[in-house]
Formats: sequence, structure tokens, C-alpha cells
Amino acid sequence: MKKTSRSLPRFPAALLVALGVGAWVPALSAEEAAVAAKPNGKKLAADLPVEIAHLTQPPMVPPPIGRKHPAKVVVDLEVKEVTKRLADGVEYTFWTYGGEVPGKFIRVREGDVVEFHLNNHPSSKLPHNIDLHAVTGPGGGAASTFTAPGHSSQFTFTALNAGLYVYHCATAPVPMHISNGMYGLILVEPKDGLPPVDREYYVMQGDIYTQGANGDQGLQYFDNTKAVDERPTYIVFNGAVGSLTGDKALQAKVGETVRLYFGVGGPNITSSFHVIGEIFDKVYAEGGTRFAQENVQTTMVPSGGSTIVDFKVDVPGTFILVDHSLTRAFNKGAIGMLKVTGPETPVIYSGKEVDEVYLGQASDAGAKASAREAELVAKKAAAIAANPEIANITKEIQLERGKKVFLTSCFACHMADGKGLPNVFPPLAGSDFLKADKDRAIRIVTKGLSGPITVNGKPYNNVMPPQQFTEDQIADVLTYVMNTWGNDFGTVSLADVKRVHSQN
Ligand code: HEC
Ligand SMILES: [Cu+2]
Repeated sequence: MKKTSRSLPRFPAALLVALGVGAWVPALSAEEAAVAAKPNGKKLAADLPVEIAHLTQPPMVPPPIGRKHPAKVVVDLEVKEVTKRLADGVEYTFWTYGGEVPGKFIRVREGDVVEFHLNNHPSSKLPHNIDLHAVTGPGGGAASTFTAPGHSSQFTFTALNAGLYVYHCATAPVPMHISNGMYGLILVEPKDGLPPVDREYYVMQGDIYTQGANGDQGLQYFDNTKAVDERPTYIVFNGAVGSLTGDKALQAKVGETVRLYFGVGGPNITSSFHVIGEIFDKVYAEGGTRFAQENVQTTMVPSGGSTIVDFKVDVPGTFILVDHSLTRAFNKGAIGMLKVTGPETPVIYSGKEVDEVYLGQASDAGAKASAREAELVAKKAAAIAANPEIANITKEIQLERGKKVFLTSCFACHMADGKGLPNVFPPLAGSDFLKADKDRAIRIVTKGLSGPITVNGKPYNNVMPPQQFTEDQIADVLTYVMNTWGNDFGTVSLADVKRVHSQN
């Protein structure tokens, strides 16, 4: 590879020295001088050919640039909040750049002027922005891209430094936005490109903090205490346990060269990145443009950092990507697979496979077993829920529990007979307002209610304070008030309460 000597921003040498960057600053080419002379990329962009960036979902990588001149590259990235599988039987609401975790891979060339559009989907609940570590400018773009749901932001930057850079959301609370999946990679190719390889893949590690324990079924919520304590429930590659195993394993053929663009979104946990059964022929440590070391077993990747590793696959088999801080791999999910097919090379390796034994529960067979188990557990839950006898018992239990909740709070205002107080506290017994909207009732208990309302034709304008109960208790007490004093308004399940809470 031709060494790419120019990887520093075009600051005066004296400033770099003052900053402690005691590096040699090369003379600028005519093309670079043009960029440097016009700090406002937009002016320069007018003279450049325009290209629409080809972005890819993980684990795919856009093709090499090939171009030998700078261009204006338009990047369109859409933020979407999506509920998806985190592990078998476990769901999580991810916040994404493009619908997947990590976000779409962006590939530009050193010297390109990037016109960046961040679009926040109208269905999003929150504003988001983006900080690209490839940007020289305040907040890496964060300051220019704070975008409300249903809106778009635009800013332009010149990709001054080649390298593999992390991008991430920088909206408060930042660790939560990152943990929820808001990170990805942007490759700024050196002017002469990287040495060609046969396959390129995109993998990122992230740590996830759920209120339930690892493996607890159903929709899980972010746990801020665990995040602050850096006690992740899951540590995963590409957004989910098993996103790169079994049928979804990375593929290669014997004799090919493979390049992994690997990054760590974090927010907290670094990676001891290793591929079991392979040796990295070259490592571009810390995502820089020069390969810093050859013949590496494990490379350290910081949170908010990256690496590029190249290796040739010489023998067939399954090679396991791990964070070699191994409980993260075997207990929390940081396992991926590279399946290499082709003829055996007994001189290099005898060919006996030991994956199943080595990987245990994380092996193909283990993954199939846990997928089947999750399927059966869901089936059992559905069968139980569908059984009318069990449904009745469940409702009865809910009513008794709900009554206890009612007697700790609601009765003080709405009265034990549910009739309320004329002009002050509206009735729950026979209330058309309660009957009309179950989701609204969940919100009233959670957040309280004030302002004018009409119940059974009579006006009320008072204040109900928010009620401090667990989600289970809210489901129970609403089921109670909706099925007592002659009310027959249906039931409220825990899932209903979680659904409404997730909308806020
Ligand atoms: C401190 C008094 C107070 C307590 C305790 C209270 N509420 Fe209310 N509640 C009110 C008031 C006042 C309103 C009407 C607010 C308004 O006028 O906007 C109301 C309105 C409502 C409504 C909508 C109107 C209707 O009658 O259908 C529901 C449903 C309701 N409360 C349920 C509950 C439940 C369930 C609890 C117990 C978990 C509870 N409230 C506890 C005072 C209270
Ligand atoms: Cu965000």
C-alpha cells in the first residue's frame, strides 16, 4: 500500500506543534491547496461533480470509491425509532440511523465535500442529531443537526482527514441515545484508496442496559442506573444477540482476503476484538490510515473508536468474532461468525471442527435451541391467554389486586362507591369518559389530569395528581375500576400499560 502521509487537518504547523501534535506536515498539492484556501466547503462544492452517497446496512460495506478527484457527496440519513429483536424472545425499542443498528455505513474520499442531510422520521418521539468524528468543526456536526421529529437538517463539511470514524447521536442524555443504537461508521478513504481485498464487512459492538435481566422475555426498557454503573445486560455485535451467527454469519471462500471495519459505539464498554482461529495480517489500529502492526491476535478498540483489520482465510470452517473479554462474548452476546467455505488445507489445519463444544450455548445448535425455546414459550403464553378459564382467573386476580390499589389512593377522591363528589371529583362508576378511551385512562393515572372535562354530561375542572404505581398496579387498578359498580368496560393488561408508556 502506498503510505498515506496526509492524515492531519490543514492547520498551520506552528499550531499543531502548539497543540502537541509534533508531526511533520506535508506540503499541499494544488488540489488540497484549493480546499484549504476555501474554508467554506459550500463555495468550493459548486465546482465539484455531485454524487449521491451509496449507504449500506450492516454488515455490508459500500464499494470502494475508485474516483481520483474530489466530489461533492450528498448523504441522506434517516433517523427512525424501531422496536426489534434484541435476543430470542426479547424486544427493544432501538433508535437508529436508517432502521438498523449500527447505522448505515458511509463511504467518502479524503477531500470530498459532504453535504449531509439528517432526516428525523415523523414517527419519532424525540429529537436527534449527529456527531461525526470525521468532521472538523464544533460538535462534529451536532450543533447543526439537532432535528425534531418530522424535520430535516443540513450541513456541509470537507472530509479533511482520511480514516475510519465513528458517528453517533449527541442529544441529551447522550449515553442513552448511543446505547439505544445511535452510532455507525464513516470511512474517509485515503486519496489513493486502501489496498484492494476480496470481501469487506461492517461490524460494531455496543452495550445495552435493560430493566430485566439478560434473557428476560418481552419488550425491555432502558435502565439508567445500570448504564451509569456500567453494568450492561447485553454486549452485542450489530445490535442483537446472534445478528452474525448461523444463517446470518459473514461469508468468505478459502484463499480470499477479508477486511473488517470494526467500531465500538459503546456507550461505555471497550472491545478486546479477536477472531478465534484467525490472525489479523494487518491492523490499522484505532481506525487510522496506516497499518500499524502485522500478525495481531487481539486488538483493543475504545468506545467511540474503530479499527480496520485485514486477513487472508486459508482454511475452511467457522471463525468466531468475539470481544475476548470473554464473559461479554459467552454470557452477554458479543459473538459473531465468519463461515469460510472451500477445500481443506490439511497442511495448515487438520480440519476437525470443535465449534459446538467450544461455543456451547452460543453454537449454531445452541442458537437453534434457544430460538425454538422462545417460540415455545410464546406459544405457551398464547395458549394460556386463550384459555377462557385461565383468562377468568387472571382477571379475578387482577380485580383483587386492583381493589387493594384503589383503596390506597383513588377512593380518597373518587369515593369507595366510585360515585365521586358532585362538581369536584368525577365519578368512575358509569363514567362515559372512562369507558371511551382505555389508553387515555392509563395516561391519566400515570400523569394526572387537570383542566375542564365533561363526565356524563357534567363539567369538572379540577386537578388529579399523578399516581405513583408500578405498571402492574396501574393495569390492575384500571381493570378494577372498569369492572366494578356495574362497569363492564374491558380489561387493561400490563402490555397495554407498557405500550402507552412507550409512546410518551
Ligand atoms: C387527589 C384526588 C384524586 C385521586 C387520589 C385520584 N383521582 Fe382521578 N381524578 C381526580 C380529579 C379531580 C379528576 C378530574 C380532573 C379534571 O377535572 O381535569 C379525576 C379524573 C379521573 C378520571 C377521568 C374522569 C372520569 O371520571 O372518568 C379517571 C379515569 C380517574 N380520575 C381515575 C383515577 C384512578 C384509577 C385513581 C387511583 C389510581 C385516581 N383517579 C385517583 C382526582 C383524584
Ligand atoms: Cu438521538
